[in-house]
Amino acid sequence: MKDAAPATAPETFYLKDYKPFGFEVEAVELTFKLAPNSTRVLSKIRFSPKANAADPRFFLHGEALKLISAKIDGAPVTPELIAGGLICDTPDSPFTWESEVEIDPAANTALEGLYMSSGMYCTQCEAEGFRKITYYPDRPDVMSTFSVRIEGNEKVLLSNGNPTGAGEGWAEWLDPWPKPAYLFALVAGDLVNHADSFTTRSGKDVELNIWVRPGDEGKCAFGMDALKKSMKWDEDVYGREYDLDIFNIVAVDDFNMGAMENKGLNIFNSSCVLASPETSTDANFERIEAIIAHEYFHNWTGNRITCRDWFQLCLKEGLTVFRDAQFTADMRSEPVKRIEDVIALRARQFPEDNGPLAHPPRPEQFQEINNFYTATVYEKGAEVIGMLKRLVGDDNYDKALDLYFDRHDGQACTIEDWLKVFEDATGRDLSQFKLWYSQAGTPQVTVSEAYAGGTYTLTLAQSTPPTPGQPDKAPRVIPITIGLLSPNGDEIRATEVLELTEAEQSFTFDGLAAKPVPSILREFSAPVILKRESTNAERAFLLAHDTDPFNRWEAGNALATETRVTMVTEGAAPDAAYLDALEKLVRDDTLDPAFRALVLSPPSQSEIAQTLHDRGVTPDPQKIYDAAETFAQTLAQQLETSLPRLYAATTVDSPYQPDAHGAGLRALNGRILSLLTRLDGGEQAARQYQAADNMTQQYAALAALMKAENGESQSQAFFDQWQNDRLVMDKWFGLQVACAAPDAAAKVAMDLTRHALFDMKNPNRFRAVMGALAGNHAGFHHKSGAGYTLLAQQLIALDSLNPQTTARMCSAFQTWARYDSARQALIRTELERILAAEDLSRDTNEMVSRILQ
Ligand code: 0A1
Ligand code: ZN
Repeated sequence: MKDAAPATAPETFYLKDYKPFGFEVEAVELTFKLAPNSTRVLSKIRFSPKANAADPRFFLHGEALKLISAKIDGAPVTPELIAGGLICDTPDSPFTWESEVEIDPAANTALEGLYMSSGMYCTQCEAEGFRKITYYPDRPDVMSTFSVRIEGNEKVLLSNGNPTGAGEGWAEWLDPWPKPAYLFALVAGDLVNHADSFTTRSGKDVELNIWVRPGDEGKCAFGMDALKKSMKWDEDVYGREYDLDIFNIVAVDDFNMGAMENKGLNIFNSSCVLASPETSTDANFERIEAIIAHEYFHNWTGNRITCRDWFQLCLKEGLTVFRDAQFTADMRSEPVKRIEDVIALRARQFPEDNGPLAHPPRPEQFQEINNFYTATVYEKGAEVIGMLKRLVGDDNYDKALDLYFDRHDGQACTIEDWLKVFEDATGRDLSQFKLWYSQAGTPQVTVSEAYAGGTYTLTLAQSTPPTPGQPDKAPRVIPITIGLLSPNGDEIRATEVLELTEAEQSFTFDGLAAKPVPSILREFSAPVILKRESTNAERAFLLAHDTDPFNRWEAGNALATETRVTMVTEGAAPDAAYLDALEKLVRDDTLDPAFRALVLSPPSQSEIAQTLHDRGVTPDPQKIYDAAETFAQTLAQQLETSLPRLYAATTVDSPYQPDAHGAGLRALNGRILSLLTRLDGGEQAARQYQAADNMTQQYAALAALMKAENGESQSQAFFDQWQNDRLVMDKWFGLQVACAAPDAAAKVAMDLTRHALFDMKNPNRFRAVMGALAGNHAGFHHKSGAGYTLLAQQLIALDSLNPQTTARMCSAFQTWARYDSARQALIRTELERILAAEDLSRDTNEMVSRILQ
């Protein structure tokens, strides 16, 4: 069986082996008779055999199904049950397949297929969950209309498409748009709705609902507003209208991912849709707005145009992430969004791309597709589209997208289809560009410069280190943006795009009065690592003068990194010039507070570890932690006299609004408070905790106090206040571990796994504790190895319940090769312990095997 430990090597699937399904599916009719342990699913499906099919077998996927009966054209048949599904003899002409199966939603802790969460039925079918609901060709290139009848005693019975009838104990739905099975959804529960409506630009009224458990009605308004903004934005910017009479969102507590774009019935992890000022931070609000947009945008990029096979996942995900980033930039601040995205890319995607799990945005093989919902497919996939847009220009991008929607609406497509649209719309040859989809690894671009006789020459050389299965890489086309500044800080050449296509290439700039200071890779125009000799003086100059906000921040980030590195490697004191530059910036009220907060946010300790490793120094997590502490303490002292004024100036007194401006001010205020707490022993933080009427300020105060090991009473008060709110309790669980000192983190996390409110079956709670442990760099990598052991134990225990979340969390170990041999040995032992666990899922088996290779 698929879920059990493979006795033989697990099957590997290859892109090159793609074969279309041998039958058309004309229509699907499903009936669900709901019961927690014995739901019956009846299917009636019209198939017609294709002429000259490459694979004429009638194979239907099916897993963990009890087959009750099967018929073809009304006559009983006995299909052969084989691994992963069934095969059956079929007529040569169109026929009707009927089956009845029984499933057990209440026992489904993997949260794939039909399962139960807090008493409600819900589904998760992407990528391959539909095969746990009924026998079906569960592949994205098989598209059909679905009509669904649900029989159950729950008050609310939902499925995809438009409602076509309902009565006591039943409801019927019809989705007229052909879709693959991974977009199927069903929800049944005693839910309540926050309702609204939207009129499309062609005048169609759409009913909108957010369905939640009773008691959560008050947490829907923000999500609803985000949905309406997304619908309008997709009309205005991409010309895409909604295409059903109703759009439903449902919040569920137990969910492996953030949310799911099922046609007309999006299902959300409750953490990604429920929001209120009292229970959600500014960061939560921003994330919720982005995820609502992301799922909504999938209606066109994913649902109307879907993927031919799962190797093409980045076709829908890269594009949809790109679109949601554009949306957030439009709703909030473009530079701030860009900086946040690059921070996230470096924290999550770069380690993936430069470690044992490296794979291209379009992988060519997998054992378990769920392991490929990665930062590379999503975020690098979006970066690739950003580069494409930059190379062809905004107007051509719009033209190509119009052509994409015109040409491929209703189809299941490939990356080749996507690039062909751009080639046809622009006349440009994209064969070299396509390497971005097939080559893994982050390119390194080395910059050297010369200046003579008024001419400045920039030489760019690219190379990409070997990655698993890809020892050699060809040069790619890389858009490198550049602007030039004069030595007195004026911009003398505005931003332009250089196209690096060779392994090494020179670009010249004439007519310059003096050697310029280049500002390279503005807006982070390509997901590469830029290598260039520079000085702290030059970085400080760019931090002060660059006209590109991203590169201003980048200069500050480089200074912060250099300072940390010299503190760790030479035992140096924090760089005084950098401290001065920071002080100036923080006090500069003409600058956007959100930007100032970002400049004040240190690079992560994990990133410093990577930088040290790249420079041939084995990172010592404790030393990196100590340097971070010393730096923050020194900065606090340097700012001592201005902190109270800055704190007051950034405090937002007006009623809480989750808008970008207020959020920026509060982010800066939170940074100031954490510095202040280092000096006043927590007085101000305690006052803020007491007075806070919103979660952002309450949480910031609690975090500052706990970091200072001075927040026990507030932590208890927080628990008492919020113990019945699951989402807030996730914050409480996570914060204990995130704030723990390096030698205490594993113990704190272990104690929390024994807490009455810890529930491993709830992915949010599990991630709150174990994700925070993996994120506490010095704690997780403490030399005792206690962090590694705890995580491994927990992952082994979770694997038999929820392979998907287990496998995803194994990536905490992916950076192991950076560290010293003692830590490597400890990690290896734990990884081998996981691999040896009885009945290990193929999800986890694949991840651990790849990490160990
Ligand atoms: N397509 C969704 C994410 C998603 C993927 C897989 C899932 O289960 C394995 C669930 C959700 C998105 O991009 O939002
Ligand atoms: Zn998505």
